[in-house]
Amino acid sequence: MGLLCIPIILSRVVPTLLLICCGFFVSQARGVRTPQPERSLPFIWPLPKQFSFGNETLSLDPAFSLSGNGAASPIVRDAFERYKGIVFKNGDRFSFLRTLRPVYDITKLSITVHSKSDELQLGVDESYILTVSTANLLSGAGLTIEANTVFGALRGLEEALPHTFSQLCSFDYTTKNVQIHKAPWSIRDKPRFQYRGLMLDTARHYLPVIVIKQIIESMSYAKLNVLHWHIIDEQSFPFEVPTYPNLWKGSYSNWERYTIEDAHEIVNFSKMRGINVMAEVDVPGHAASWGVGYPDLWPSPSCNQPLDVSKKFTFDVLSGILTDMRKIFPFELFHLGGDEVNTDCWTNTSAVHKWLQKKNMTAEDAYEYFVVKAQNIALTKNWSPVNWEETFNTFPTKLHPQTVVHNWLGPGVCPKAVAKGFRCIFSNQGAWYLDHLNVPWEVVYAAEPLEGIHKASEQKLVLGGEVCMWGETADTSDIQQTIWPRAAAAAGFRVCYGKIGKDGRIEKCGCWIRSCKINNYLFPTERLWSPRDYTSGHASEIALQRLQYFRCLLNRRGVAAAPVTNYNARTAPI
Ligand code: CP6
Repeated sequence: MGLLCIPIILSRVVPTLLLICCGFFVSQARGVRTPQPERSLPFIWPLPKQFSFGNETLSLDPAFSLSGNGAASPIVRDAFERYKGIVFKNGDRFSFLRTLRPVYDITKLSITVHSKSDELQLGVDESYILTVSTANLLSGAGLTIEANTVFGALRGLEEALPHTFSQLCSFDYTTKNVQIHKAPWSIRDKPRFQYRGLMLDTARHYLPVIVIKQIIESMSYAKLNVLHWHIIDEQSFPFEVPTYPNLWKGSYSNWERYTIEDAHEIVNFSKMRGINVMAEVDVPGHAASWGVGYPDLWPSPSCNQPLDVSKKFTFDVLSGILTDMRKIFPFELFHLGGDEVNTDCWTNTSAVHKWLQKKNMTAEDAYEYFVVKAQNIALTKNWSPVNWEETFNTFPTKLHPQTVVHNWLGPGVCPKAVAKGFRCIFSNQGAWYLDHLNVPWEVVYAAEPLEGIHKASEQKLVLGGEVCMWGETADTSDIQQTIWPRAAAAAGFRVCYGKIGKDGRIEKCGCWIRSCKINNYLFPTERLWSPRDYTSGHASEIALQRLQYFRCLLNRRGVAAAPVTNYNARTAPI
């Protein structure tokens, strides 16, 4: 007994003494006397909607287990094992420590999930409540997550194990033990937007499935929830379409291809992380590669895009592709592109020109005809169509009311689209096109999807936003460092920050953004991430520290995120 106690006493008392001494010297050295709670935000990215924390440190059992009804879900169990791997450095080689230090404060994580359904669709409830309680007279310390769905539980896990607790949870190399700091914790969290996307382009440079999976994994660290997969474009057709098996002859090579099985694997891997996959088939422009396998799809061999609008075959092929894809992509949204359509090949090719005359159509009418026809194909397959904004800019009244307008040109289209009752996704190229290497993180951070939209009913139609990683100038070698950390500046939630009272409301607020104090409660409206009324350097200065921390977290987990302030190793630091 005596022998057993010595390590416990040593491990508990010595660090405490050390902490007190170090704290004394550090504070003396810096001359810091009064703590500034509003300045010492935990390094969490993104910040949860509400949180409060304390001052105690708890130890975590290397053999800690999952309990509660969440343990019945394979999605939750799988995520639990992943995160446990991260916290304990992917090994159980520390389990022998149990014999050295048999008393741990926290031995299990209890996850309660209220709904049994594991359907992942737009607007799925991702809220969760996370508590770390310290021991009291009645019970020991505990770690719990409560969520309405398994996907909320996933967000809570990301918060609980490696992320929140990476400031709050650290691997202690002296005791070889994981410690949770600043307990007790209470976090209530909920995303501000239901659509938080990242677009990947696998047509300009092929991305191996393993790389796509690494990116999906890293998306879950920033709580992004939609992978927009821009699969095909004019340069290559890497996708297997059993109904039209020659289509993937348009791939760069036999190896630069995705099989049906690959696609299922990507969708399943995403679902396990609470991420939906929205596939894109961009028509009628950006589709020249289709004609490598089926040259009839070109207006003529010398003028090969847009797709030939005059042939029934074109729509048969499109319909075949969508039929095959419907078996793979269960998400309710499907992207039909529709951007950057130059109709010269239609007017300059005699057969198509004759068809236009016969139909009494201008080239612009034919563009509309094509997009509307494509929408109807998607609608009959029970998809809501998403289209790039040119379709709305050119023929707003002809789009199906279920259309989601995808902004990219300037910041101005979402206000117009929602005023007409359409849903909208914000991806302003000046801020959220990640291939623009000269856009600094502060600009990414400052973009606001609800800019210029004032009515609540119209704000609701903005589903959220998406950062776009176009593939012309990035491949496997540098894609992660081009995405991160700037994508994290767009990801994130509305935040309320303050001490949570017994009734669950914010009781006492620290304020680090001056302009957002309402009735003495603090509601800094951090957007998809950033504060809505972000004006002062104060906010970005504090955000910078947390973003740097998040970037290190990505690096620690093996994601090649670039340094925060020189964007990316490809650009010279400024
Ligand atoms: N490919 C496709 C692209 C772009 C678009 N669609 C694009 C255009 C301009 C910039 C970046 C990307 N490469 N299919 C526009 C939606 Cl600056």
